[in-house]
Amino acid sequence: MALPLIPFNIPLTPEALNSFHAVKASQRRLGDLIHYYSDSIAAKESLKADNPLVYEVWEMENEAPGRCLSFGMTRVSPGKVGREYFFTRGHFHAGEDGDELYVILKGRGVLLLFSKDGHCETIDMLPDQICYVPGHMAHRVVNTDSKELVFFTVWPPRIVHDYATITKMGFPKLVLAGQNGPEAVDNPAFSIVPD
Ligand code: S6P
Ligand code: ZN
Repeated sequence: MALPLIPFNIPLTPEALNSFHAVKASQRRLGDLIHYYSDSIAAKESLKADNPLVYEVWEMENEAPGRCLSFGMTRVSPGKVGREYFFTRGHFHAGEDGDELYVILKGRGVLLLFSKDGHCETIDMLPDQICYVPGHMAHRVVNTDSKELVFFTVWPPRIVHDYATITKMGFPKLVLAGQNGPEAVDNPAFSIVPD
């Protein structure tokens, strides 16, 4: 999509983005994400009862020549599969030079990041904060709250989103509901797979 070079302003809400002409919307349900959850038995059991909406994304991929900003919004539902909180699939930006900014609008969560050498970081996501995602780090958002988590995103256009590496490696950490709240624990299924 090429955004015309005219100024505009719109409210910072999913509804406004959803009705903005250049924005593409997509939805991910539990059935689309079943292989991403660590507890596959709990995932299959949950699916028998329902196929809930896990997250929605609105994206304005500005592919016009010379343009350097794309933007979007993500809304992650509250919920768990077993003890694991709902999350986005997560991806690398191929080329590793496309940084990204997240602006947290509503809710609370955890941003999981890791680089291909296995270095992992977890960052809290709180309302009115920004989170910076370095271009070489895979990123996944986990909603650890009982309400929806909504964040606005800005990134350079023409980035290739690499989901295949996450499918092969997983994330080094899982975010689970513990006795004293959310806890990030090592993912026993994580392995570094060379390119
Ligand atoms: C794009 C940016 C976000 C995610 C969205 C959904 O670079 O990081 O817009 O696309 O949060 O996550 P995922 O992992 O399914 O693309
Ligand atoms: Zn990204």
